[in-house]
Amino acid sequence: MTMAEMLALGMSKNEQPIETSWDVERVRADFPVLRQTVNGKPLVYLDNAASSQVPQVVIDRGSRYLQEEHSNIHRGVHYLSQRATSAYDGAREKVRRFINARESKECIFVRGCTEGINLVMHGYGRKFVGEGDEIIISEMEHHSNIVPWQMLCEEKGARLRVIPMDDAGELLLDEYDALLNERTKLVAVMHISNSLGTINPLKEIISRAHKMGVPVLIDGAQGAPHLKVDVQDLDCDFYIMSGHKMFAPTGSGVVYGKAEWLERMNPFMGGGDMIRTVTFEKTTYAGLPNKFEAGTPAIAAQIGLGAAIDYLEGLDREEAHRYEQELLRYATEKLSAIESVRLIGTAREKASVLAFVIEGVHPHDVGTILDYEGVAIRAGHHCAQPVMQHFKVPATSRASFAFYNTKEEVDIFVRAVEQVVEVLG
Ligand code: C6P
Repeated sequence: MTMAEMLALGMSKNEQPIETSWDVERVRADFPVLRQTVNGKPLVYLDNAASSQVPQVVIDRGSRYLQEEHSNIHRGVHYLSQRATSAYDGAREKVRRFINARESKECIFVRGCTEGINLVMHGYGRKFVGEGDEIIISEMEHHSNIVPWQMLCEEKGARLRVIPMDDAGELLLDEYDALLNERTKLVAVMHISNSLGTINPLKEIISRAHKMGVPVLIDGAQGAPHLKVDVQDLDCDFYIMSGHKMFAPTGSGVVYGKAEWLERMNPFMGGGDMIRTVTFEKTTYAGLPNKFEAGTPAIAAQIGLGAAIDYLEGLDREEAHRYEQELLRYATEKLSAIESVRLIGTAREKASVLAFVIEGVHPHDVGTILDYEGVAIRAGHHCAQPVMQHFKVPATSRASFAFYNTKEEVDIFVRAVEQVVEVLG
């Protein structure tokens, strides 16, 4: 059946099995953490939107640094420091290649997305946003892309404007157009929603802002692990990533920023390694990227991020994405067949996040009962309370899939949800 015929029959493309040649068993073998039992059951790890797992090659690279290279960077003339420096700066070049930034100095290492967005808030916001100015975010943002901008608005007397979404979890772009105006100083939106799975139409959002001369920040916490990111093609001004959602250790992350912005921004933190000269009268700052990397960074973690990028680049990422889409389709079909389950987030373009509520059952109870079965999901507001307010729920249960999950795992997950419905529903 062709896509046109399917659509004519009223079937959305998400309802059709997606053929893929992905060898999931080969990929699973790369992730040692998956080979364990929890409560006597094989671990079914479906909390990838919170933190994804780390392949053996990344673990090995981290241990090699600790065993053979551990040392501070950019400071020592000695052998170990030079090796550590070259591994750390090498990881930056891998990030550049991965997101197709023009220059590696446009990739600033941070501990994760939260720190990255705060860096832009302090560096860009406190310099370029003034009284009466406006910042546009969206209704589906994670708290880390709400609270920093709220703090800035309070400090500066600026105003936070919010692009609303509909009940499927899609942004209302006409409303966005109406919000953009000559007072807008920044648009800050997420690539993929961690609570709904929605993939936002970034190119559209960015080009509309640029027509008004407004820079755009993308919270890429959930985007970078699932989709190929080309910052030049997107033409975003900032793209922020968390390594622990990209198969790398916690404490790694990146702020991509266009050099023209980063050069003009204030440093985020003051201290060692971010200066050119210091006297008691005045400090002059180092060039990019050091200007934004005060103090000793998370060297082992960022080297691990470099290794995770090598790992990802060794996979067929398009096929991985198709496979994840098929897992999502399969899980959506199975879960929505259970009466009393309500899916939260039904956008046309979704990544592998499946949030739901069960009538009369608190999501925390769902999470706890699934844990007895060895199934790890997340229950709560997912640091997106405005999303919960929109859907009038206190919390949701959320399964989030990675390319190492299997349909058998989806079956175990769905069976466990059926048990919850039988016992508590
Ligand atoms: N979301 C989740 O379970 P940090 O914690 O700084 O690495 O990332 C923050 C963050 C920012 N934006 C989005 C879209 C995110 O999903 C997250 C982290 C986790 O959904 C923890 S709340």
